[in-house]
Amino acid sequence: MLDQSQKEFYNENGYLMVRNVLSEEQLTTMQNITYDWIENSRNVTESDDFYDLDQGHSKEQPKLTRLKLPHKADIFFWEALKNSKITSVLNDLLGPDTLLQTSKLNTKAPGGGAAVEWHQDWAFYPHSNDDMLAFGVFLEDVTEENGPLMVIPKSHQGPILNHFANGVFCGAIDPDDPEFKIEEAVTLTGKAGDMTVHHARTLHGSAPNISSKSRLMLFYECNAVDAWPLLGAASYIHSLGQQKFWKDLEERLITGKLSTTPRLAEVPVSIPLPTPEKAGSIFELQKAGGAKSAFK
Ligand SMILES: O=C(O)CCC(=O)C(=O)O
Repeated sequence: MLDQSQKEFYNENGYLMVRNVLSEEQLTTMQNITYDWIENSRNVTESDDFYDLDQGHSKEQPKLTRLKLPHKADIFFWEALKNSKITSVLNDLLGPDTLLQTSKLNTKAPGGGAAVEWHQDWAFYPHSNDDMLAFGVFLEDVTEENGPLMVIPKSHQGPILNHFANGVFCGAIDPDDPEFKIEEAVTLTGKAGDMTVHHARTLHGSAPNISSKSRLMLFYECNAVDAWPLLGAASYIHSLGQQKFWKDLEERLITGKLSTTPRLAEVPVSIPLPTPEKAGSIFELQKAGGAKSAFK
């Protein structure tokens, strides 16, 4: 699916835009499932294992930041990862043996849907090597106005910036960090069915949604099977214990086969601890951890 120049672009810049990764049928089915989920959130009054509520959520006007683990909530989201152009992009960039680390559908409601402060995913879940990336599939068009993803090119080759505030892991960098060069940011927009790719060490963030249209972005975070997790902030896998962890790994295998031999690379590792008490999703974590906002 990817040609040599796209692979080189990704390796050099730590991000990529890929157009049209879903069939029309896949896109429509995913949109409809998502609209049903949002509709069903009207009676939800507190964030739970599936819904992450945004400020101002009500029965009359659902406002969600996130639907958690959509690939577990509906098998269609798992099948689409295993059987679409996304699968070949995955193999092109990470090789034949690949795992899903986690999935999430960030919904950014119209009229103020929450910002995601700048961060590097790697700071949340260091692994034995950094063959890890996130796909961001657009379920609706993404424009300059509805809170598009922004990335800092080449930042995946640089340091992991400090993601702590007031002594806790807050899941965001300090926008005043001298190593953070906001002027280099690139904004990733496109049509429903397009997809962003960013490396786990790439600095990225997104502004609030100031438009009247939602921004539905489905993230699949994936890694090579021999990138072994050290510790993750707020990831359920670390609470499973040995047997359940293995079963969970088997369920998360996208292509190829599992490995119990971690590949060790020279990567910068900092453990994301301690966390604030309420550290469910990135939105809660950044808020509870007192992250400074870059979007004021
Ligand atoms: O939704 C976004 O714009 C970014 C999401 C993200 O970086 C995250 O959830 O870790």
